[in-house]
Amino acid sequence: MQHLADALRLYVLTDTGLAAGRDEADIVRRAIGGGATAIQLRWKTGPMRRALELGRQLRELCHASGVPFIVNDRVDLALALDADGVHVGVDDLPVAETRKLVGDRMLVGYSPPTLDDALRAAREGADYLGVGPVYPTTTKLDAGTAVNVAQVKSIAEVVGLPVVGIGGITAGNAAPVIEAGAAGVAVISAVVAAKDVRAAAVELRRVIDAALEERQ
Ligand code: TZP
Ligand code: MG
Repeated sequence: MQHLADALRLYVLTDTGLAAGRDEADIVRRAIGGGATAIQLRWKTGPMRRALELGRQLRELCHASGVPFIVNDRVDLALALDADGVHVGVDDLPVAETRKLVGDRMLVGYSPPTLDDALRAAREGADYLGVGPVYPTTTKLDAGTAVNVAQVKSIAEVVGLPVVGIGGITAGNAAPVIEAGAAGVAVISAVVAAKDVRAAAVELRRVIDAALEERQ
């Protein structure tokens, strides 16, 4: 895998509802084709056997393109799929226990609600942080109120781990997230619900890459 910060430039998460009946593996294939640099299987409801089936397809697609394949919430599913990473939040196993289970063979991502929590996650062995919702979003109903790019800035400055901003991010508002110090952005609807998934990823990458270039 490439350098972690580069792999986090455009992190696309799956969502069965927003796929609206379209094949999720096909959406991921198009997203990668357009420049997604990391993929997360986000499986909130439905049988775990189906998650395993989809996860196997996504893992193959990711591996064929050298893109890390990360599983949301479930350490057991990440292990069963031999994923490249697992992403946990406050309602999942804590970072320390997650790290204990996956050892050093997997990336561990964490979504800290506060700066203190971000610092704790770093001490417990997290590899990267997802900070948000940066902007209002209706995709995750329990995401809480928007934290703004200021939260991205303070966590990125203080913690010393790569940070991705998440929540309500589109090609139109991604640049300030990068300017605040994020290594990249994580999106669901901007790519998964796009009519042209590939074009949506291309446009996001164009904005992200330009903002990263500008920051140097
Ligand atoms: N965590 C915080 S906001 C969010 C998650 C998973 C939803 C992001 O979805 P969208 O559609 O990009 O706002
Ligand atoms: Mg979670």
